[in-house]
Amino acid sequence: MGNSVTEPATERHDPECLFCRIIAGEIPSERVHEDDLVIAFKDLHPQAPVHVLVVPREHRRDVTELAQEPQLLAHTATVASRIAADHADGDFRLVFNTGKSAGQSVFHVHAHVLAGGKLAEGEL
Ligand code: IU
Repeated sequence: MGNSVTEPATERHDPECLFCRIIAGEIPSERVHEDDLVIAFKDLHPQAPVHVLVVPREHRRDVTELAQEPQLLAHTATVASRIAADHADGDFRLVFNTGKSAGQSVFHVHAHVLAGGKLAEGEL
């Protein structure tokens, strides 16, 4: 019998999900990176000189779910590092808002890459 708590989610594309629609190209975005596993695009409402979202192509709700796939989580962090090196001086903040009260508003996991200057303490 399966254990629904520990099994990875199998849903890959949610037609109701904004980021699934961005990934499918139904909603435009300014992409700065894409590969087989993730895409990265500029945040519509930037909170730092460089503010990019790194998003796994397959629909996963949040970082807790993503952590069930360590290679995909590691790849997300690697892409974030490259973006900070390519678009800023390599220093960056990586944020996964997780859950409503922590500020998550889009329930398709995304890593905020914030870079390009002295970042305020506690931002995002
Ligand atoms: P959050 O951690 O779930 O709150 O982050 C969602 C981000 O998605 C937030 O920074 C928005 O500005 C951003 N965003 C976007 O880039 N494009 C959109 O169409 C929408 C939200 I809606």
